[in-house]
Amino acid sequence: MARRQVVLVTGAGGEMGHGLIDRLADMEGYDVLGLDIKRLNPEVEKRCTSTIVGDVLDDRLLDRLVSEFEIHAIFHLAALLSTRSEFTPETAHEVNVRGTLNLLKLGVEQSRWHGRRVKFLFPSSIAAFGMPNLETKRSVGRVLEDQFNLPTTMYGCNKLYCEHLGFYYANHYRQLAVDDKPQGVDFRSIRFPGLVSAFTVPHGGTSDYGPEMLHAAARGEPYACFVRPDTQISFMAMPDAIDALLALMEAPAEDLTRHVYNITAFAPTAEDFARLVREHFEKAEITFEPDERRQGIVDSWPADVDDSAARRDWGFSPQYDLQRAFADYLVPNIRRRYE
Ligand code: AKB
Repeated sequence: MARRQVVLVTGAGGEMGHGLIDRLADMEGYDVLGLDIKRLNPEVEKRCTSTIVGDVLDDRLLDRLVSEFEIHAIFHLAALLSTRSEFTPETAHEVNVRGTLNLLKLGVEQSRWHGRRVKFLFPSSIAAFGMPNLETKRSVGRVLEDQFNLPTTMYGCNKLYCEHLGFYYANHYRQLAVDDKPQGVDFRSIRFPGLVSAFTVPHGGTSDYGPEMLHAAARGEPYACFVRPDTQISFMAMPDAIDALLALMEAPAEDLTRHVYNITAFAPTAEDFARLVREHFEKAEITFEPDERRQGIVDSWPADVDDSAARRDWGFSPQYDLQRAFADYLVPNIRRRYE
């Protein structure tokens, strides 16, 4: 029986899943298998060749995938984000770590089946960093991938550890086995900053104050921002995030000098963000009511990251700076959406 050749996208119903599936579906040679714990919305569903409602923790479901599909690339997007993970840290560990381990195992099995390394694209996060205090965050500026790797959230710990697992499954899986040739996955990961989409509002993250502020203004609702005005982290418009994932997927393996890459597009303070929202939506009512605990999480993330390795190795170059992201992508699409 011939199995169908697909690209597997887990967390297909999430913010990034929407954008990625839309793009993959338009690319030649990519049949998308969308997997999510909930039924996909019809818009996303119709862009997939096949969809499955199921849990990345369900071993039987993963066995079923092996019997029905030949998987050539995996975008493992399913995860519980940083704020949500702090409410149920052990569940977060289960989903974020065991879920990733299951998919890596699936990737290795598939690589052995078809004798070619399955590409495994893993969205990591600026949450993998942990700045020791605000003075350090303010004084060091842009941080490199290997600096300040002491995250303070369960989500950040999970992401950092999964980056390491990816490296292991790519290079050292069952390194003592004598029976067959090692055939790991081709693991590639991006540490994403906060993402802002015109089409979806994030849930359960801590960088959510940016997109929440903007979408609330477009809906004509007041917004109380949960961090201080001077809070700074890097952000990126969703189309640039999707472009980056696809560019890293397509990069020749010999050009890659790392398995995990920082990327960034702009690093506004919460006040800069609010100012731009007010420029575009005159009636926006934005106040600042910091929540000490969530503030602590954002303060532990770097003000900005150094993405020179991504620029050098696979040509990362975002098309949207902050002004352009608002003027050309976010505001026109958001206005249409809420009109
Ligand atoms: C979150 O806020 O948890 C995410 C992230 C920065 O990875 N958006």
